[in-house]
Amino acid sequence: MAANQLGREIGRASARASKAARFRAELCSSELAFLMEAHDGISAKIVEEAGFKGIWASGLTMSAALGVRDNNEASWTQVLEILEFMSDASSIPILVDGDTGYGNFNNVRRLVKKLCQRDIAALAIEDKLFPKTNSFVGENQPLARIDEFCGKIKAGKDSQLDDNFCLIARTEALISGWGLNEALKRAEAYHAAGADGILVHSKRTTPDEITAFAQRWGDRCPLVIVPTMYYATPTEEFRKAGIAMVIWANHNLRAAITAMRETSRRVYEEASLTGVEGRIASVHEVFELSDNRELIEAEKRYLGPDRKSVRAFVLAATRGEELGPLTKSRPKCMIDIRGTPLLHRLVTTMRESGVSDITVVRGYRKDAISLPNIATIDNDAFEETGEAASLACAIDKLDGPCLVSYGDILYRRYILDNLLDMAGDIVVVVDALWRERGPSSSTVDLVDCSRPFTSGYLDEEESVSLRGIGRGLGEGEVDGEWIGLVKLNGQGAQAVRAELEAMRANGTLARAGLPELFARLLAKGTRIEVMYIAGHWLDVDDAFDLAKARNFL
Ligand code: SPV
Ligand code: MG
Repeated sequence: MAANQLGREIGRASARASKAARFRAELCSSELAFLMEAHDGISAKIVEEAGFKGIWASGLTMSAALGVRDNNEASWTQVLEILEFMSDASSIPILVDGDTGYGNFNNVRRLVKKLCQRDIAALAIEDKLFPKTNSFVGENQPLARIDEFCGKIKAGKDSQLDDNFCLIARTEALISGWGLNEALKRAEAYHAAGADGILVHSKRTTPDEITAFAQRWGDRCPLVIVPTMYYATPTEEFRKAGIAMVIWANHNLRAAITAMRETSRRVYEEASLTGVEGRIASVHEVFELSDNRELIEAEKRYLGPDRKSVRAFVLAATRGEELGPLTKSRPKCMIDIRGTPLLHRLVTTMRESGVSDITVVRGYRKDAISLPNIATIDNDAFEETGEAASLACAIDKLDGPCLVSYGDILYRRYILDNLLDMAGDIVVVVDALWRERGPSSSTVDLVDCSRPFTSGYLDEEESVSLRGIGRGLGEGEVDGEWIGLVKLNGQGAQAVRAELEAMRANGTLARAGLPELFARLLAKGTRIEVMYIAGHWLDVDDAFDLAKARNFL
């Protein structure tokens, strides 16, 4: 099958053809194809964005971007790393400038395998000696022996993991001054050795020797050129000469150099950014090129329920008299625990769990509560009221999924993560090891549950629910202690709001704590789920607790 026909066949293949198949289709197409240079992930994206159907991963520019010379100073695995980023960053095929193949036939074999594993479509190797020197540096660079170079081509072709992977053999015969006949002889041998295309390079400022080569070559196999030096040649001439593929070999890096120099110079001289802002890509463009949007979508898919929509209410209006002088000038939520206020630690745990919409209900010494990026609501009647009234101050925001937390507690993050994953309209966190907390354990937060915490409680199908809370539970009824943390979903929030309104209406709101609120909900038949934990939390009521809190961290 003639090369052009083969190209059309492949071109008709599915749009999801492999990168190698698409490269082959471009190489073999009857249309002149173009590759644009890229040297890293972002330039690869920019080439694709411009509309190119293929990328030239230039040895010169990848080296230069690393700050080294085009003399194999970067190792082949370092180049491979760059190629991996470029390949991941773009969906169009990449032709890699593989210099001389980084060694002998054996190195080429390994190179080709590694390129295929990274979804690289094609490799060009040139008939010079390792370590190579850029074609435009010096004169009469030595060439490889033809048979030795043919061995590399065969080894490369035998190692490809994708049938459509292309190996382009590049002859430097013209550049090195060996003349047209030598160039043709070499191209012929490389073609016979299995090369999928011939790259014939020239450093003249006119295309004469390239067009002469093309004329004598005919359509034996596709010809690839790099018109860096004969750039003024109209592209139409390449079409007329029957060239298959043109490589614009280094222009993105050169453009970047000019722009970076100008920007650096200006910012340095002006010691200001005003002269450059507006003339350079915006930070937003950087985010767009980095495809930040995709990550936002992925977060929605993989991070489970969107915790950004969960609001947290931290009840922090009380002073905490038991802490004496420590709470003279600040509420107890702001006391220092190893250099950081307790509330700060609590808020950090919430943020680490993805809950960022946090409202703190302040009261005593409210001005001492100053944390960045939190909302505050004030319960100015804090001296005469309890937690239910504090929560009622935020009643307008009690809407949709939310957490309500005492402001004087600390817990391990996994507790919050697990709670956020729990199903149920209202879920309270209950510590089954309440007895171990000792005498300071508050009796008002003790709970009676539908099942005690046993090692097998998770195996039971039915979830555990709350049966009773607060004073009045008999010793044998207590299954744990509510830690001061509850999660509500939309329905739960609605139930709590309605109950707070009812309490306000009948005058019981002011003095009530949250246990009374839960007790009233239970009395109405509202189901309250229990998430058992076994320690790993604490509250800070007195000096003894404070000492424990310092050890907790
Ligand atoms: C490259 O871009 O690295 C090339 C083309 O090999 S040239 O610099 O013209 O040799
Ligand atoms: Mg090169």
